[in-house]
Amino acid sequence: MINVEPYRIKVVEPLRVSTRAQRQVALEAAGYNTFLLRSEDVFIDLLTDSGTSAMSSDQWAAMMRGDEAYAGSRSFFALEEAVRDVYGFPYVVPTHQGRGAEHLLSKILIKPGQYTPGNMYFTTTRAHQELAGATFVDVIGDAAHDATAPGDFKGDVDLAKLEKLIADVGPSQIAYVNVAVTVNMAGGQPVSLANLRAVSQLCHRHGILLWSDATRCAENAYFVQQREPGYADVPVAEILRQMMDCFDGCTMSGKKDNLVNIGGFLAMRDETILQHARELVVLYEGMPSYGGMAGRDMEAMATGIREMVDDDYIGHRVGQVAYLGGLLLEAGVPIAQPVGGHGVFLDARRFLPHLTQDAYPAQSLAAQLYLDSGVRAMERGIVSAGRDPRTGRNHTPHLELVRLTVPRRVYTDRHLEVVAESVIRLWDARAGIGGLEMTYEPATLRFFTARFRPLAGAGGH
Ligand code: PLI
Repeated sequence: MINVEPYRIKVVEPLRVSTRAQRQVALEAAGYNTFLLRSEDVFIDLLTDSGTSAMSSDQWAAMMRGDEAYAGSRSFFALEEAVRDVYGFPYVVPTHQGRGAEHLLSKILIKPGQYTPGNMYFTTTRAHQELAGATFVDVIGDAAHDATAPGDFKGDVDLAKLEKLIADVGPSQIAYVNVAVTVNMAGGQPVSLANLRAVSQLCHRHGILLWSDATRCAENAYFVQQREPGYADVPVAEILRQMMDCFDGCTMSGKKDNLVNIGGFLAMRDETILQHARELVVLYEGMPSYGGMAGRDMEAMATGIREMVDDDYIGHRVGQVAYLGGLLLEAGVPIAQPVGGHGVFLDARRFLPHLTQDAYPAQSLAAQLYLDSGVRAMERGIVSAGRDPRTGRNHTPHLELVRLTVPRRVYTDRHLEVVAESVIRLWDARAGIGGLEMTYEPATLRFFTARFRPLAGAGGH
């Protein structure tokens, strides 16, 4: 059967198609950084799948039930119940979004000088770990760093790398192990349940806590159902529970799989960690019964948590991303493979082989895509990777990608066809695309606000 939307559209938001001349002005004003564009100057916005979902009629109805009490809100208990039912964690502390939970967790678990291994870095996660004095160590399998390598579960932790780190520094020097499901920076690659179980055994044998960045856990569970032997007939909801059973807790950005526009949480099994989190959340976010969220947002999230594990919903969502990937592959465009759960990632190294990484090929390609069609994408390469805080030198990730992120329940396949058309046009004209130089670099998370200009003599601008 074709991948038909398991919903119909009740509210629409008009889109404006701009001219190339208007986009040129907007791009220059934004310093060639798609994060700095105004949304009204964008036609199809694939910057992120974060906070950009369309809510369901049930979620909007739930918002009206929001209990805005300062303490003991009914909506908190609705959220707590949804987290217990779907994730299986008994305790939850709401935060304003995922990084709020990462902040609390880093403060609670990290002693300066410790290590925080993970299956590839994520920008905000690593920043909070480093701020708390930890050193991030990448223990993902090598294939994840190669956009052309095949593999059903390229997000898997390399157990030998993790074991070696434990042997080298000792278990007491590991604050906790963090496993993201799926792995955003690797292209939305999933982790197998077999790998999660093996990592869980290894960590717990050494008395090390295992935490999940569960931001895109439903997409991961869907890949397990589709690809891991033995799960084809198991509902996504059940697979998700089995995944979460491997962990001591999770951080969650509700803005992705939870289908809401704002919100996040920290969930756990341990009462001492809960107590510590409740002490800190009042300082940094708000009362433990709302964290950084309004009551109505907690209601919408509680409803979204139940919707995200609906097999029809998640099958269509991941299928739509695969559809865009298929259109590009058919045209020979180099993308990270296999296509992941939340977006299609253009491989800027193979797209623009005439540019060296210090000319910011992915940043430049994202800028050119906007200029061509008003489609907004995001750099996920050397700019996002930032600098090593100890040496001050640029991280130089092997992956130099442009992420075309598909918001949930927002765009039709026809929109994605327009995106593919534009990317293919650029692919045909790739020889004329030049590089960029950075003119402003903020101290942290530079990709959000850095500014660029075309390199002198560069073509394509
Ligand atoms: O944007 P937050 O603070 O709700 O969540 C931070 C965060 C944590 N982990 C992972 C895997 C993420 O993808 C993530 C946020 N991602 C964004 C904003 C994105 O555009 O991918």
